[in-house]
Amino acid sequence: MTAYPNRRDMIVAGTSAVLSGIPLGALAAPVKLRLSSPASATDARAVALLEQFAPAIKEFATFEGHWNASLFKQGTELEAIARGNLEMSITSAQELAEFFPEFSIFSAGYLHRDAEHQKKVFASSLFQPFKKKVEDKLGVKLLSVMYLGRRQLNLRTDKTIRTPADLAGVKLRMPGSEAWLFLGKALGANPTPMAFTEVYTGLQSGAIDGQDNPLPTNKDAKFYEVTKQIVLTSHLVDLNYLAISKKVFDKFSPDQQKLLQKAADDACEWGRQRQLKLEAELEQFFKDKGLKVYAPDLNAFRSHVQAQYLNSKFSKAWPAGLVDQINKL
Ligand code: KDO
Repeated sequence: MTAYPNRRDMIVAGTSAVLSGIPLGALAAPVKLRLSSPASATDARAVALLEQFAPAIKEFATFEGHWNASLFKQGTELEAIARGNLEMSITSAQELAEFFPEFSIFSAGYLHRDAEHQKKVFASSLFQPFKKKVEDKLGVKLLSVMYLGRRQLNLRTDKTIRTPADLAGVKLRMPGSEAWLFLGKALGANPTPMAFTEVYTGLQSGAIDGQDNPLPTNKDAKFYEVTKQIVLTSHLVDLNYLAISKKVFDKFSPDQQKLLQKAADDACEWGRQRQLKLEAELEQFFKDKGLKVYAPDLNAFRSHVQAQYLNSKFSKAWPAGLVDQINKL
């Protein structure tokens, strides 16, 4: 595999090329890493990539963020990378579960305890076979885990929600993949598939009764402008995986690969701390905006959701004993 030239190599090659009369355009341009995501450019994960990841790799690669699903629709990025039409994405266990059902374990309600637990699971030996399968079968390398935050119910109605039974008939928007729709059903609601970029207008028009996202997303997407309450279910301590094409990654030199991996880990940690800080201060922000913000009967939600998963076809795809291993981390 030829390694990509870094800027220094290119300057040296450039001058010798000019001296020997080779047109400069013949030299390889710096590697462009296009990332497509439904996230906005002001979301903490995007800011982490733009302000931390991009500068750290600029010697040998150019990061190009395409936000608000402007390059590929939400949920189509992994296939685009597999086909060589995209280099990076912010993917999810739910999207990966479309290709590998066993990934749904990492998207199960009330499984991950917190951000640190997500890091432990991603770095643990139990996760390595999952990473390898995605590399071998899809040609996608999961670089690092990103903290998206604890998902909370966010409704345009003001009916008080205490238990899953109170969500009967509520049209709860979920992202379009099967694992997401199941989470909406497990919560007791009527799950309605809709792309992230359509949620604001869906809430505004009443096409949906509510959505579920972490507090930082709710603020960044301004969902609080078109909703009346936030129910602190914390039903999923949600994560994303920063993903890169394995083919593209393998062309970098070992040193460049180490730098890129470190840049990914550092950016994801920076984003994690920023999301955690936002989560701590946003409950008051939403109350000041006039929303009701309260905790429901958490035991009722936790036991109902966990029972739904354990009795579902999803848990049949989970390797035996893996839930216990994850809980022990
Ligand atoms: C969403 O569509 O609700 C979701 O939170 C799903 C996540 O996996 C991720 O795609 C996220 O949207 C986007 O990054 C926008 O924040």
